[in-house]
Amino acid sequence: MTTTPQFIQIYQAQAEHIREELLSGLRATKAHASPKYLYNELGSKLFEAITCIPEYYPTRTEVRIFDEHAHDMAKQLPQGCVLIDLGAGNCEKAVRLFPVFQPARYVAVDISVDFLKVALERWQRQFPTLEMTGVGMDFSSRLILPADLALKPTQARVMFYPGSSIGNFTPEEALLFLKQVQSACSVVDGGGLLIGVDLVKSKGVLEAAYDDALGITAAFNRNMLLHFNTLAGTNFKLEDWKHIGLYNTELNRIEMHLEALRDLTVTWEGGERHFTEGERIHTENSYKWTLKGFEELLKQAGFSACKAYTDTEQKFAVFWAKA
Ligand code: AVJ
Repeated sequence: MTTTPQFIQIYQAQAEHIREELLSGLRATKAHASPKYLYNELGSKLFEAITCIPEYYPTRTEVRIFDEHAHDMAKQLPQGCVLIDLGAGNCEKAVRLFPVFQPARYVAVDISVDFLKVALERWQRQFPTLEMTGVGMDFSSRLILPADLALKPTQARVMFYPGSSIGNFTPEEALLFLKQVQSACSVVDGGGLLIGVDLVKSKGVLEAAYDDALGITAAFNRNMLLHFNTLAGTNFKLEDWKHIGLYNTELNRIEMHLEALRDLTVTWEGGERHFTEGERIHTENSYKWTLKGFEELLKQAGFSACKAYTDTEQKFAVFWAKA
């Protein structure tokens, strides 16, 4: 018997809308683009490669935290929950936890649908009896669980948001997002959020993690230009742009930028943008939190109790927050 996962595709944005949003960011005086554009098919693969590079400590550290504390976490989680994986990617993190958490259902949500499909079909073969659903959706501006999911009133909802993707949000946006998560999880008693958070640390360690010696992060960032060319018909040339990854100590965030190596003009149907040498496109923020600061944020978002799990060096934390 072959089980196949169910798929739901939420078309939130029309191609024309995406193109407009993207181009308006490029036309802005301080050019910027949403980090979601890092994730075309190649981008998702490059991110997977980033998680393996020596300098990028978050994934490895988080895996260690889960390995060490999964059993304790499982005690906090409601029995027979639906595990909702936000930004599932290759689903590997959640899958590793299946034997310990024993969810009754797995819902994987990701913006990169094709990538998700391949991953989920593979995992379904390994876990033929676990009900799996893939959702192609961008939840970065609003988290709405599709009615098609038919979530059961008897299954407590555990939102799984590992990897410190919450860092892509400003503190204000993070609070709004967590409030939405809180209300979605509190529908059924016992629900909550399991979330990975990258912690404030030295500038040297942070900058190495976001500007690695192999140049994988640089490729990941610069690949966004190829994605622009596909999505919006721009004519970016990779050789004109270099990767910047720097830590902004005042704002506790890593910033990624693409910097023009010479004066140049990018054109597309109906428009163009001139960049002078050294001018940048801001492509990502990755905020770092303190344990106290994030606990405070969870409380503000309405979570009733939380427990933090960390590594010995306190590089990274996983919080269980009860809705
Ligand atoms: C997927 C948002 C958690 O911020 O560390 C990795 C993305 N950017 N290297 C991060 C990323 C550059 C990553 N998140």
